[in-house]
Amino acid sequence: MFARNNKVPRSCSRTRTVDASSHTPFVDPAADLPDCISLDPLNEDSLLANLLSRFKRDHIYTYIGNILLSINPYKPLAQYTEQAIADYKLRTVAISQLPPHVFAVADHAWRSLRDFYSDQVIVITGESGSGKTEASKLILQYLGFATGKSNELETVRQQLLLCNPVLEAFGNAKSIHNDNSSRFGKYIELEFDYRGEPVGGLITHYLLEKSRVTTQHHGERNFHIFFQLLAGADVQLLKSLKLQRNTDNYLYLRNNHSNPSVWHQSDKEEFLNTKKALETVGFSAEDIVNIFRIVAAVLKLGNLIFTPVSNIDGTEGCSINNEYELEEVATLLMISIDELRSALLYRTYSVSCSGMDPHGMGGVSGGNCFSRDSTLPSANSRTYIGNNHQQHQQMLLQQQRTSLLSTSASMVGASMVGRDMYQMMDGCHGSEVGLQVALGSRVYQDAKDDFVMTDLSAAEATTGRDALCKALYYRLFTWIINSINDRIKVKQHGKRRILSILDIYGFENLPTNGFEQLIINYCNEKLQHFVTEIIVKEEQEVYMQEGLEWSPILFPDNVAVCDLIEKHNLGLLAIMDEECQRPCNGSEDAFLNKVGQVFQDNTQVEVAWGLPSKSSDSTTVNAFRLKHYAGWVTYSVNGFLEKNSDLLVRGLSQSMYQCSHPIVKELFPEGNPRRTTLRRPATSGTQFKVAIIALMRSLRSKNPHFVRCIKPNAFKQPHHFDVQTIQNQLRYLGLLESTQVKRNGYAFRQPYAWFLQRYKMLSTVTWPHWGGVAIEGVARLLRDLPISATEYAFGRRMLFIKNDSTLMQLEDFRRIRLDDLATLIQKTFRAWA
Ligand code: AD9
Ligand code: MG
Repeated sequence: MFARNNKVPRSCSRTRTVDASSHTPFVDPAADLPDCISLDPLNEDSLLANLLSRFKRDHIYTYIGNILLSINPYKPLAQYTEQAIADYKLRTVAISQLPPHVFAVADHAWRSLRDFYSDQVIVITGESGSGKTEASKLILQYLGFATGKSNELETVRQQLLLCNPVLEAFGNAKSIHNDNSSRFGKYIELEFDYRGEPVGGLITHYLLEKSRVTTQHHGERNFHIFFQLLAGADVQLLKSLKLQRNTDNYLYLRNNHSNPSVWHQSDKEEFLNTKKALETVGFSAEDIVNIFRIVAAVLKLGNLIFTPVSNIDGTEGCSINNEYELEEVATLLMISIDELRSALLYRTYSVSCSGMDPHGMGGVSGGNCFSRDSTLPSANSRTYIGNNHQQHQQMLLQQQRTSLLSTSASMVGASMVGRDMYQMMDGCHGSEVGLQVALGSRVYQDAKDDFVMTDLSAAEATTGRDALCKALYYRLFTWIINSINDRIKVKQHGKRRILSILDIYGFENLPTNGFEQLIINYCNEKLQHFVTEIIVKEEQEVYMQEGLEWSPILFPDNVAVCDLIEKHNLGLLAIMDEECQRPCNGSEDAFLNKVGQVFQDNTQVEVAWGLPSKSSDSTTVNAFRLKHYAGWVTYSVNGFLEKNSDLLVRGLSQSMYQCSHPIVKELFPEGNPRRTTLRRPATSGTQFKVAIIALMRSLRSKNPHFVRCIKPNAFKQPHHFDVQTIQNQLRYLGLLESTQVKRNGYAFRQPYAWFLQRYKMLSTVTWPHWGGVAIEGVARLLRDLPISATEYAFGRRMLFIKNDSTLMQLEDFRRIRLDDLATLIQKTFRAWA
């Protein structure tokens, strides 16, 4: 950004064609330019050659104008010291002599905020494992060290710096692509006062990949915190959490394909860091134990084994094999074991069809109380009917001691009318209820505050258990972030400006991709669109509108894929929602059929039925393929609708609400039986889309800085510059086009009046006041400054400046001049006195 070398030495301008098939093509070692816009000739080969040449020297950062390219070195580098921070902050040498660095981007953003008093955003993009999170941490580190050190702000600074270890412990995990992969999107907004001092912040997170709590891909791990806790907690803490150290004791951690022992040592250390970070961010000792109790409860719930039970009447139910685990979970969550057991083994359905589903999944559609319950009672499950909570409890006891079961089961078989069933059941007021139950056809009608209860099969109970664990973990994660936000929010009054850092999960193409990958890749499409719009499209439009000489540069546009996913009514997300709203949650085949119909003429989507599954040769999956900006990705639709619906049966929410555990109760407000005005929650896909649209709005409202991260190889290896891997990224990121635009374009532009007002003190002609037309004043002013005429251009309404370094130079001149003026005024006052 700052380190420009516009004069290309003859020897450096020669480049050789890079052999894309080779891992280490021959490259002229002299071709090591800190800014690619100086390459001559400029083409894909010279771009690649320059990056390779720099990479070999551990120069992982390279500019493309004011964009920073960063290639993951996959090894620790000695360029992040406090001294390095001081170099960029204090600038004892000219900034143009400092090498490209992520600290320079942080510094530039921060100075722009302070000097121009405008909001800034640093957008970090790149595929999974390319180094985004590391870059975001370095930026935070820079801002933490480089900004002032007043005591009053020390706590805020420490809190802002230490949010990251907490977020990573709970939101990151080992994936195929990255041993520390972010499984959520993170948007940190740091607030600064007029002096450029940090005064607080806000973290927004985007859809955590909660399915990881219960299942992980081949070779991946669950979230770090589970391993950290087992490895790092002392014996006493483990005992109080009813945990054992060995990860093999926990089903959710027993992904046979990963090797937990490799991680054991760092997990142990990381646990101490996480705990320390939690304390520094402001969590009390009690909060921290309560958080760990939930983490432990998730692990232990995951161990519950449900065994099928055939009832005398031929219906299917289940029981819990390892009641001791249940008992310990109940202790951890502070709930009665009976309450928890019944929530896990039985499903309670509301029969209040007045637009609500208080006992179901949190909402209804089209008058069907149970439309969002993917595990409706099967026709062969036992059914109990009652009205109100006490009766529910009463019946639970009843179940345990009587053979009522067989009676009700035979009623189910005969599709008996509800009134008759009620009258046969102890303590129920069947006469008051106009209830019809035709279980065979699963139709439930009109009653008030009443419920139907059924046994769950072992498979259904397992699904419920997993759903509960995912909900517990996800809501805990959200709770932690909300609590951090409460602690870091700005407490002072006054005008403030924001510097945001966006670090989102990178583009993924796994052997098997599902709903989560669609969401992650959709987000990356939107970001890619944002970046190319700003860097390439809008930039060129402005030059043309302003009448500057410009030959248009074509660039790859991905708006069609964004549309395809998010389009109102007819996008993939809308089709998914439509299917989720159908009775019994629709079907994935119907979803895929509709995708095939809607996009039959679209060359960027393909539907595939019966593809061989990656996990086993004998099974098949139904899938669709999407042509993303980064290539084709095949998504198996298996589990799409359930993940999109993302509903937890009300019985489980209610039981969680009954917990005395101070955090858990808070996490499940919908479980409050007195809460009647429940609305159907938006689906995960729709919530994500709304959040991403808001994010894009926020990005657009700020002055952007870009860090584009590149992954050098797919093996997480240092010293390995895989030409094909990098070439592919250069292409789909449109980096050659970006370089062409930056090479011919301008880093900065402002209307003439703005420019004159800001820098008028730099010339005696314009200071203290310029009486003529602004454009003429600017021309006079620039003539008086030691700035080359090739560094700026005059547009219709605006002045364009070629390089950021020139702008920084202007700012430095201005600061020196203002200091001189202040000294002069002081002297004058003193002389008067
Ligand atoms: V993902 O989309 O969250 O899956 P990221 O965030 O792009 O991905 P991350 O920053 O986590 O990737 O980097 C992956 C790993 O590469 C890190 O854990 C480090 O081991 C390594 N890395 C990345 N950047 C650097 C660096 N500047 N110096 C040294 C680095 N190692
Ligand atoms: Mg990351």
